Amino acid sequence: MKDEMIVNVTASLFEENDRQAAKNRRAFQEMGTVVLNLISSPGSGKTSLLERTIARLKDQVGIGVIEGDPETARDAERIRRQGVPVIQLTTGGGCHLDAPMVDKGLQALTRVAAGKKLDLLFIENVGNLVCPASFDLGETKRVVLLSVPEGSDKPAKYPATFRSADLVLITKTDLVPYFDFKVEEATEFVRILKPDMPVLSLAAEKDEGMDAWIAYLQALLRN
Ligand SMILES: Nc1nc2c(ncn2[C@@H]2O[C@H](COP(=O)(O)OP(=O)(O)OP(=O)(O)O)[C@@H](O)[C@H]2O)c(=O)[nH]1
Ligand SMILES: [Mg+2]
Repeated sequence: MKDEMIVNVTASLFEENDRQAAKNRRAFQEMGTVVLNLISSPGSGKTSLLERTIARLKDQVGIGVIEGDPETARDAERIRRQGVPVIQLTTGGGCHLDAPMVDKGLQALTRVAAGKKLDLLFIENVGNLVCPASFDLGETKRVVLLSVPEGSDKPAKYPATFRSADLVLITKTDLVPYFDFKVEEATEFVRILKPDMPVLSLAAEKDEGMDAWIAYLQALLRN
């Protein structure tokens, strides 16, 4: 087949996404907002971490959340109960958020926030350890969570996602006694991919290891 008869739709899809991601990034900078894109398998503890993080920071920092799920507004309801502006994006089965979706979410969130300054915006991506990694949303930092029940070999099996992270959080560490999960082994798998990757361990629901995560966020807010 001649070259001019082939259209690489995947490449153009990513180009389009990257163009919008650059616009999002500029918008976030103009708003003075630090944005974290949270990526993990379903159920790794993203929303639980956000609930506990918001409870710790909301009196000092303006926080907003964009939730992404295939269906339901359950996560947005959980965040709303914490008393911060939140928007739920439903993808109708889609396995990731992309930059145009976040643009729409940001416009809606700005309306919900009603003039309140957002210093920190969390984007909880659709629970999936493959697809979200390919889509830049314009975030400041990408955080990939790995929960203890998933097994310490996941960074080796899903390298693209873990390599794309700025921070890896090992979650549900209270469950280490009950699973064959070794924090050192998981950290080693991550560092094979990216030797200088910061890795923190915590159990949000037990309020363990939260101080280092909060300190990470506060350092981002100071810069
Ligand atoms: N033992 C333990 N369980 C936790 C912890 N954090 C969250 N969980 C539990 O893990 C389950 C999933 O937590 P969520 O916060 O909903 O996970 P999620 O990543 O937001 O899930 P999706 O949005 O569906 O991808 C819930 O039953 C939580 O109670 C923790 O620190 N320790
Ligand atoms: Mg969730």
